[in-house]
Amino acid sequence: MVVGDAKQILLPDRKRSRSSAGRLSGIRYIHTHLRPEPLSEEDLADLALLRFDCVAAIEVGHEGLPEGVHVALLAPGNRPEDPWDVWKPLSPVDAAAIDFSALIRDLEKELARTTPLSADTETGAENRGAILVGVALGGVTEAEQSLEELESLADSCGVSVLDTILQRRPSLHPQFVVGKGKLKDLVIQALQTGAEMIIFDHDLTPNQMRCVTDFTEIKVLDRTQLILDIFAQRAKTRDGKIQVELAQLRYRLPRLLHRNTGLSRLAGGIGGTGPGETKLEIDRRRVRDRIHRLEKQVERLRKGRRTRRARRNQSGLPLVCLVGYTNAGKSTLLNALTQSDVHTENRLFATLDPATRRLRLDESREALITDTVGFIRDLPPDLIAAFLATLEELRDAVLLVHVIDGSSDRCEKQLAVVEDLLGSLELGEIPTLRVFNKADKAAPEMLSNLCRRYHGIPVSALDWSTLPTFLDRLGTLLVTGKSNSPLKKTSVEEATPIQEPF
Ligand SMILES: Nc1nc2c(ncn2[C@@H]2O[C@H](COP(=O)(O)OP(=O)(O)OP(=O)(O)O)[C@@H](O)[C@H]2O)c(=O)[nH]1
Ligand SMILES: [Mg+2]
Repeated sequence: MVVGDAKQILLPDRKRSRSSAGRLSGIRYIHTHLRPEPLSEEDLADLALLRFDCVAAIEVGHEGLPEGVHVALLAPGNRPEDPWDVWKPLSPVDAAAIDFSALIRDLEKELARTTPLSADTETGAENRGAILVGVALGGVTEAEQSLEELESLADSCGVSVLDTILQRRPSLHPQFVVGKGKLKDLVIQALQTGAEMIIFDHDLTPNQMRCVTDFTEIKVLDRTQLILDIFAQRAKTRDGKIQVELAQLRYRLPRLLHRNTGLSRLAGGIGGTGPGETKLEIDRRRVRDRIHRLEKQVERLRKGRRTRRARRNQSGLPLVCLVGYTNAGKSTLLNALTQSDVHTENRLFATLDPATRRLRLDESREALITDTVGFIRDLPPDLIAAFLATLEELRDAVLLVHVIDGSSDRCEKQLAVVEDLLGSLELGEIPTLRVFNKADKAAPEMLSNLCRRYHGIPVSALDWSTLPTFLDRLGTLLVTGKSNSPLKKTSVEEATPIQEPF
């Protein structure tokens, strides 16, 4: 039992352990109303946002005695317009006779039943559901495509998308991203559909993250965190894990916060400082220490890679690197060209760690070919910084093969994103061969237009017959150093010299 005063109630830190769909917070929120009046909009919003077991207001009569009792509980089922059951006022005697424990137990069961995605009952595995939220600041089509990509990202992270919502606004709300009213509706919708989290298709500032997290019990992620989560799930090697952890901590540090544990919001004040702040300082110091240690490890890793690269360069074989947007088919192409079995998957960021293979160009010539991590729009800068050790590999390339998903309707945008990123990594000067992959899936006319416009060649990594043309072109380029892109400087001398040119 926690007792508040006229201004606020401070609650102990609430763990998220009960936040799976169907579970309520375990807290019944009871307060007095000095005048005869029903539950306010604020009371009902708190019921939903803080997942209270129930909210009750007891009217106080002239003599200071309890009079009408107003009770509301969350309603099971998806009723976005009317998410709560507000009871008719009860007398204190009637209210006291109700077995609330049994009632709330039944309600939780009902909530769990009507939110079927909360858990996969057959496998027992947790099935995390999310609502995706985008804001169209400019063109709607662009925002829609971006949301589609966010959906693939969520899917790659093992999250089921329960709904996607696009809001038009002139700018992001400085505290609540979509505005307070819309955020409230979203949280209620999440609660009713069993969504465990809300994922924004934008990067939230530390301030937005704090405001939104204080506002609701539901987990909130932004696009960068989602990408970082995917990387964290995918990282298998020690190098990969170190780099991802570093990127995650760098992103998290300014966003570390302590939940505002008070119900101070009700009184508009600020609660729960003091011990919380001290703990926050300790947390921050720990994170900074860890970042420092990881940075040293990354530096060592970078040196190690340099040595290995130097040794590889001594092999005298020219290095070709496959680059491109995530899911374009780089690993599939590497496998087809070298009869390897690098992991490929119809998911974003299937590859994190570069894999290098020997590639036979013809009877007498060989090259080394490296598959790299995929790119994406707005690749988090912390991630680029952390993966520089891996990306440095690209500097040794004599030729980059830019693999583009020629069947995607976002193909040209993806192409531009990759080439911009290569430019910012100072790799734009390396001769580049553009290949439009997935020719088998693409509309032939569109594909030939693309190839003409961007001086590329069509291939299908799944169809061997399309590859000899590509290999021929590759072989010629390795000799002449002329890329097919007139947009770039194309002399081999500018790239890392081949030790033993053939
Ligand atoms: N239809 C078709 N599918 C392809 C082709 N090439 C690759 N794919 C499919 O596209 C998906 C992604 O392929 P990957 O090779 O994993 O793509 P990637 O570029 O390595 O992706 P990341 O490692 O995530 O950056 C897989 O499901 C492949 O089977 C192709 O030529 N045609
Ligand atoms: Mg790959």
